Amino acid sequence: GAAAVGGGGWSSPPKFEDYQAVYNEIANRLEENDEYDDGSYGPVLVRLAWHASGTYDAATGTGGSNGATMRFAPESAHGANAGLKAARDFLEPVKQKFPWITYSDLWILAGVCSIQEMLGPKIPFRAGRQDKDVAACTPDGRLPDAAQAQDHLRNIFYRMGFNDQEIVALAGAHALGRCHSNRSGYSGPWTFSPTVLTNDFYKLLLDEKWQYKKWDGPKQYEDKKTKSLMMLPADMALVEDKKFKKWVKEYAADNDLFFKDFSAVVTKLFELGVPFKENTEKWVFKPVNA
Ligand code: ZEM
Repeated sequence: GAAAVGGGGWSSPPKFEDYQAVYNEIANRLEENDEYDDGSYGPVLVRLAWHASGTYDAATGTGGSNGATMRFAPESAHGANAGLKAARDFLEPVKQKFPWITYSDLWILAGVCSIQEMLGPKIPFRAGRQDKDVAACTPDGRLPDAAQAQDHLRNIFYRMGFNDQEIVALAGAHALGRCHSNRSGYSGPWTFSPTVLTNDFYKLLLDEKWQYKKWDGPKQYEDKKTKSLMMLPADMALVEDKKFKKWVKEYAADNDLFFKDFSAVVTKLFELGVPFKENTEKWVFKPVNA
């Protein structure tokens, strides 16, 4: 394996089994650290992988998961990245144990692992991201603003090279995790099972009655029935816009379709701007606790 490294070179280049060992380590740490938040670091690790990738600008080829530039201020200090230190710190012992893996591959592998371990679809992975230095940090403002609606979502995601269907498929990740008032200012989970990936985000968006939450915080929605779930203005835009809503209905009605499209679009997201070597293999890791 890749562990026996001396003199700054590889004894042999890391292989599938080496990355599976890293995957297993992350999966086991997820299982061990079940006191965090709703019982899992999974959602915040998915958010780390997404924010590493979602800075991509197709026109200039800048940003994206190649580089792991969120290790550095100013990018770590961008408002959108508030709270992601928890995810980076969670992965630091993994990096210490497997020093041959780059941070940029590690963060994406952690996103892949978390989605699979939270009972989501298989996410194929290719290795080869290289870490960059602080000069490669992207400017603030490349990630979506939750207070805005469809025009903004299209501006942000078209810039990365996504279409309307892909935008809606990606947003299904909000089945996972929650908003934290000390991070984004928003509060609460989107679904009743925030550590299991399902198409519930779409179902709830369509089936529940959503009203403004009366509070001092930013404008957000709560479900009328239990007042325990939330939607962001940007989430509500997916049912206010006809073209988006068509896909919300499709995914609400068919979890298999959602899983198929989610796997494809997340794979695309996680690879934006990565200059893989020719013939880089696509690996599918074996789940550990899923
Ligand atoms: Zn999110 N997201 N996101 N997202 N996101 C939050 C949390 C999580 C938007 C957004 O403003 C926010 C995608 C797309 C978009 C996850 C995954 C993905 C939070 C709450 C906000 C405000 C942060 C906090 O307070 O901790 C907006 C406007 C989006 C545009 C559509 C995409 C794409 C994602 C992955 C594919 C996840 C998993 C979380 C939960 C994090 C956690 O800590 O629980």
